[in-house]
Amino acid sequence: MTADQEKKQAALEAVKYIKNNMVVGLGTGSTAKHMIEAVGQMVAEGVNLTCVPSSDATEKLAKELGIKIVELHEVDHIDVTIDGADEFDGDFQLIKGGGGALLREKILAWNTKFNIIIADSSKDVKKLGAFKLPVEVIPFATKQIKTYLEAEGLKPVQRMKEGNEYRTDENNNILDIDIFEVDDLQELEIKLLKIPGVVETGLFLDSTSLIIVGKEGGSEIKE
Ligand code: ABF
Repeated sequence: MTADQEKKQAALEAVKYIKNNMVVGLGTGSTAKHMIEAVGQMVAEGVNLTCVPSSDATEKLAKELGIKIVELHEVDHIDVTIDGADEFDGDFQLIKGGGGALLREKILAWNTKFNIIIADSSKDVKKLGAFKLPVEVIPFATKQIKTYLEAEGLKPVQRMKEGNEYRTDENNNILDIDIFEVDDLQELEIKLLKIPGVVETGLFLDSTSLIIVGKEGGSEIKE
């Protein structure tokens, strides 16, 4: 199976957890895109769903598919959120944010009763860090934070887009850092969030309920 076929397989398995009248969080990325298309099909077949998007791109796609979208503040909670990841390990620790949506994704996850991660098999790793960890920072502080992280040996690289500094949906910058040599990710998360100007990190350490991995012969469901 190709990676995209694995992504689609995982997405189709995940939407089985969505029931009529649920509030559903919609993730971002190419794996989530398959899920959103499946949700659009469910809505077209009459399933009543209210969805909260994790990015402007996801909101645009959902609206094109006729999915009812609301703002997070319009709901009391989210029943199920389905989202992708850049990496996950055996302890359900994730790196997310390769698509730049980590802040809203993490806000959705925090407000969700049941978080499902969907992924192709390449995302399953023994130790997080081959994929650089995104850290969202306020532009006012980006340079100083980058200097500090360099001194800490985390090799920060400011994310760029088409030759300009990348900006998230919240108009912040992203510094991608190398955490492969870091063992205590809880400690790293606390250390990063204490830095003035750091908004959020792409470490999702304790929010995931289920991981569905697309695989030849059938999806693997990790609980
Ligand atoms: C999103 O899914 C991001 O957090 C993560 O970067 C992305 C993975 O992208 P893809 O599904 O395209 O591999 O939720």
